[in-house]
Amino acid sequence: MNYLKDYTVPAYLVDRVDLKFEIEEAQTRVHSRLVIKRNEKSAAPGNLWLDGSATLLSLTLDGERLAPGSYQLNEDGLLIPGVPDSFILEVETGLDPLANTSLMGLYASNGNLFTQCEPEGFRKITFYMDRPDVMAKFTTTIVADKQKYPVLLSNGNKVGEGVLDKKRHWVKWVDPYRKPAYLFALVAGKLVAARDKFLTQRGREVTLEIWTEPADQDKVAFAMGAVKRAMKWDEQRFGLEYDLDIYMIVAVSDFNMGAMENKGLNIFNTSAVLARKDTRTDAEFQRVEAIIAHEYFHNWTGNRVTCRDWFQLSLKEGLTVFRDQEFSSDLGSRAVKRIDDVKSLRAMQFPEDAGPTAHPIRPDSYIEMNNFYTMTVYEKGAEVVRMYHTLLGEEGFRKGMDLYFKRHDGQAVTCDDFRAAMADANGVDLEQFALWYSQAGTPLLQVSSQYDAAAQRYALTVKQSCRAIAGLPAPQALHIPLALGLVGADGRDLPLQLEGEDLALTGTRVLDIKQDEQTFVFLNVTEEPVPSLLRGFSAPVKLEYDWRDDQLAFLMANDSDSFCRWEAGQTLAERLFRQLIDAVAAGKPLLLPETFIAAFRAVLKDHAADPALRALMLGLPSEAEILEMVDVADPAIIHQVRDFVLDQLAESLRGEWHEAYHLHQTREYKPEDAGKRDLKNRTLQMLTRLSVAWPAEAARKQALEADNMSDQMGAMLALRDHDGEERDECYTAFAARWQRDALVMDKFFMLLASSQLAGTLDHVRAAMEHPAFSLKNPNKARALIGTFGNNMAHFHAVDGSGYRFLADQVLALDVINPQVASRLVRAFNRWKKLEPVRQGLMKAELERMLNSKLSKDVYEIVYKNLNA
Ligand code: B3K
Ligand code: ZN
Repeated sequence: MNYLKDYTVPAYLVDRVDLKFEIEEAQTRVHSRLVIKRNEKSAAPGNLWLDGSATLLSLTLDGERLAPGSYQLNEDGLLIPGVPDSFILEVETGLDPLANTSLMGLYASNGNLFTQCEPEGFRKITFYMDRPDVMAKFTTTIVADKQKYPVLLSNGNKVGEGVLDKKRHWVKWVDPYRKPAYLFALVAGKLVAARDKFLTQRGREVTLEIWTEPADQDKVAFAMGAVKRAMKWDEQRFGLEYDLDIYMIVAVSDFNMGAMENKGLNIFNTSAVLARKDTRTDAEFQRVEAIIAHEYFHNWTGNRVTCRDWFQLSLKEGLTVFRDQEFSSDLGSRAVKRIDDVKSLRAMQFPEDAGPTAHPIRPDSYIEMNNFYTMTVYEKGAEVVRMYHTLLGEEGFRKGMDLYFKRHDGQAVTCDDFRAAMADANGVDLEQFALWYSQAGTPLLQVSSQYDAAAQRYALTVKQSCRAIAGLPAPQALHIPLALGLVGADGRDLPLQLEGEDLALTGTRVLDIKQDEQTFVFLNVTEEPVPSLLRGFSAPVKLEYDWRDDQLAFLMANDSDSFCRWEAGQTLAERLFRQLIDAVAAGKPLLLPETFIAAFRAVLKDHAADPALRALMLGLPSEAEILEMVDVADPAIIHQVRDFVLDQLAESLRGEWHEAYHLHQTREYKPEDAGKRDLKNRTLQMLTRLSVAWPAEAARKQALEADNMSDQMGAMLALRDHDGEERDECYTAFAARWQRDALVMDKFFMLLASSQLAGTLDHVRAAMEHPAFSLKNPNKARALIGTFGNNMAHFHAVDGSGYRFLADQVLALDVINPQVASRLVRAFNRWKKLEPVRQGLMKAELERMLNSKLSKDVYEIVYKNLNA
């Protein structure tokens, strides 16, 4: 176990790293020459520790070969005792990239070679001080066969290339910026580039290259545009400019996550780069743009200023997610982006914070760092950064960012350094705010109000609380920005004047919540308002207030804050789900109240509003979100009531759905019609629930004839749970048409694994034999097995078959790729919330896994599940 409290500065520092990769048929030899000197800040004696697990071929210190007895080698690295204050160390290692299925370190994908070093992959390549606070200047020379590896890339600028003999050639790269080893990258193979240019605001011309396998060359135009948009935006909004002559992106189909921000050479999962209208959906276009921006933004928030240690991961990730969210909001619809982000926070981060793997955004211990690239570190981390922005305003936040770069460019720092820059630049006290970094669990805000009509006083009382978590200090009151408005009967925001203030301001105000309980009194409130609370989701908390149903319907229609309009609908839906779940338990008939139908009708009829927002308003909380709403969950009941509500809404509003479907047909494909397509496809999915034939026929036609993937997928989803020949025909046609497109086949596997129809597990098993499927490919494993783990009806089958299947796959995959296995096993995380029968079945599978030979990655998650 690694602990934050055990951090010590490195005993030695590396000034320069000169790497030479000799890529051969059977193995790759890596020669590394390190210029090392003692760290004056360290009191440690003259022992040098190098992390490493590659095969050590030779080791020399200042030109003298070290005999095996003069150092100690174990499975994690090597210790050289009694080294001088400054010296040159040369290390030679041998690697077998073709046998590396973990996709960390140097590995092969479709015959090409790639690296992934964050967080601790560099040690699989060579022996090194593989920790982010050791920052060095790297040069990389790559020697390889010309035919097999015509393209040889690494970080920085290319400074030389040549041929050695008839067969082999070499390329040399120099990265002028100091960097930690986790940002090292190398690519070798048969790849082709799309090229473009960007002129920075100070006039530097940057070459842009996106490298892919030849067959994918026609799917990078959108990504190239996104790179340029991101570069421009970072200059305009944050004054940050690119700092090398070339910026490269390489797409690879075997990759553990979305992408990696290696200095000057970003490596991307194909799923996060390739985008052409016939193969990717509108949502995927948005995701590609956001990930491109995210990795690009890391050049400053992550690379120029990096993390002191891995506990500080949120320093770069929370901040960079915040930056990519802002980028997407500035370029697209801020309201839609905010709602999408809150929805995924609730569906994925809230459960994490409520479950056995809960951790603060700055964890204080880990067994395997790869397990901490979580929704909490990333998305809750971004919410924490957003709270600085909310508290300090755009200008104050920018001042804080400027000071952060001024102080820390070229350094490896902590979350406290970031907080100090924000506080110092604005002359504010952010001491209490520090608790957001050490406390886990989703805080709860309970708000109540009192209106005194005679005195025209409106008092809001806010109580905060947070669950206690074993192993963490007892929760304390956090500093929470609560944005709110008071809405009058005419739907407009009332003036807000707090007791003790002379002036009233109209619109949204941010209250600083700092105590366990606080009361805020508003003066001159001429009518009893409806409070609109947590506007824009100003803090990552749960909020309770006792609105009447009609008040929620009123907010849905009138709130000036679009997030709160959507949220009012979600709150109504949450109430409804709680009531229906109770009704099932009590054996009572299920009824859908007229107010709920009316609220949906109003959205369907509101043709003036943005279709993308309306599509969101028409969405119900997901099954995963509903599971979090109840104390003891029965997945079958959750599934049943959600299906009931959807069926009833489809039936009661059939005319309105039908009308919306026809009004949102798009003749010719235009990217900006994404919202319309979304709304149309959601309505089609509702219509196929009806017991009439035409919607399935319409879906069949759309699935077979659409010229874009959003419409094709929209129709396939509409048919997914429709047991009829239209479905069979479209599925067969889809698989035949796209068999050679790996990313589209991922969708096919997702469709199979998310089906609600009987026999889904059998279909998933059969799909594992499909020629396009491979458990070794992370995208495929996630599409089929990962999706199945989210299938409320089938994963939670009461005979335990779903649990057994998933555990079997985790065990099989753990041998191949522990990181991906460790993601999939989290499907078990909410087992304690389930009714006793399923709880017992899940526990048995967790115990079976714990009794097997597990990687550190899977062990950490399974152990916490059984012991937290
Ligand atoms: N920094 C990488 C993530 C590395 C994950 C290692 N398991 C991608 C990103 O956040 O941009
Ligand atoms: Zn990132």
